Amino acid sequence: MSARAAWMHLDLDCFFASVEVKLDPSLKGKPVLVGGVNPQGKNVPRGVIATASYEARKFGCRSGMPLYQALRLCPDAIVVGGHYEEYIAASDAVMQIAARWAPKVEQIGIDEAFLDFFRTELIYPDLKLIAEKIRQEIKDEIGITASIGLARTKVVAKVASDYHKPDGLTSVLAGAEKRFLAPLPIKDLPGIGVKMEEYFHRLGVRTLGELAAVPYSRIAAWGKFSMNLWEAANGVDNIWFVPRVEVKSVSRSETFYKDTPDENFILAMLRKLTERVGEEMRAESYSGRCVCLVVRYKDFRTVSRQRVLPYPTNVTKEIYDMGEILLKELWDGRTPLRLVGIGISQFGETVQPSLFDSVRDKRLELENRIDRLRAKFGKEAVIPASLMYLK
Ligand code: DCP
Ligand code: CA
Repeated sequence: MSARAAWMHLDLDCFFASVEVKLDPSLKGKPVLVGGVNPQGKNVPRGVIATASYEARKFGCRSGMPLYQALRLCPDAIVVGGHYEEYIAASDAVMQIAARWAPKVEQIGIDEAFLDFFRTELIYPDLKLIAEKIRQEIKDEIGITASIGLARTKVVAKVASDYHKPDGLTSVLAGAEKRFLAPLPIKDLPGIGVKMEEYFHRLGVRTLGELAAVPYSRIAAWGKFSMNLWEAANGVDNIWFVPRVEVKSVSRSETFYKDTPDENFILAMLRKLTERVGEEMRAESYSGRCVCLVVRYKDFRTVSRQRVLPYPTNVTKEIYDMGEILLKELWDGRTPLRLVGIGISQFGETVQPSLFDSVRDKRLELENRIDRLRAKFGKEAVIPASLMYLK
């Protein structure tokens, strides 16, 4: 995790509605509902609205609401929509502006993206200034507004972009994550839906501060997902928060029951996780080139390292061997760890490096057989000897 706040989350304001206002400036400042309109421009009374302008939101209109209901709340609203080509063009143009500035842009939806400014201290000493420039360029060139959150972790950046919406910039200084999150209702955390919110309310947890204060031992009993949310509420960079648009990587990680410096245990855990990664890769006929290893320390510091293989693979042993090398580069072998994770990305065609053909073929054949045995008799059917350290 970098020391300074280097993640931006950019989210366009009432996106479809903003584009509609741009197309028809007479709509500016008026309550506008998008949707319930088919591409021919005809009203479809039973449709739901895609979004509402902020003027219409004052009346309670929201994305996903049936049109008739929104019109009951705001009878003067103007219903427009259906200009999908324009929405996509505006979205592409925004992402291009983002890419002018950010070394890496991860688009996660039609109108939102994470901008990664890791290791840009020298070129951009003040990222708030850069965020303002990006917002200004979007305004000048596309004519719509964007909100940006700037923070040390992706989760906090996403929460921050929502904080001063519309047309806002919220910067959370490194170290102030927990303080920023604490007063917010738990539903502000991405990933908490209505059901989850009710679940936490029943447990007496209403704010992110209250969630963060639950003892770790208690949260562990509420399941893996709660643990992820708890970590996010504690301002921890959470590898759970990965883009959901498309499967471009396969990864597995596990938090240990107790922090441990035991190398045999950690390698065995890595082996177990890699087996799962390999199994999924083979089941989907994926092959990948880039192996990434993540470790988390006792103090939640999380570091990762990745390396590209000479050819794409889905052989567990090849992924594991690289994982072990990366672990030994990353970790001093003494400091207790609380989590290890491994992933593979950069998918491509499996190619056979001719020299190793026969060995590789045999290996792959063996692993495929194990996959079939496990599918038939359960995960425990075939266990490598090294996994005994997990007992
Ligand atoms: N959208 C949709 N149906 C939904 C939600 C969203 O068609 N149920 C579309 C219309 C939105 C766009 O996706 O304009 C982006 O969704 P957001 O959730 O980011 O909402 P907005 O950009 O409209 O509003 P905000 O200003 O709150 O970001
Ligand atoms: Ca938006």
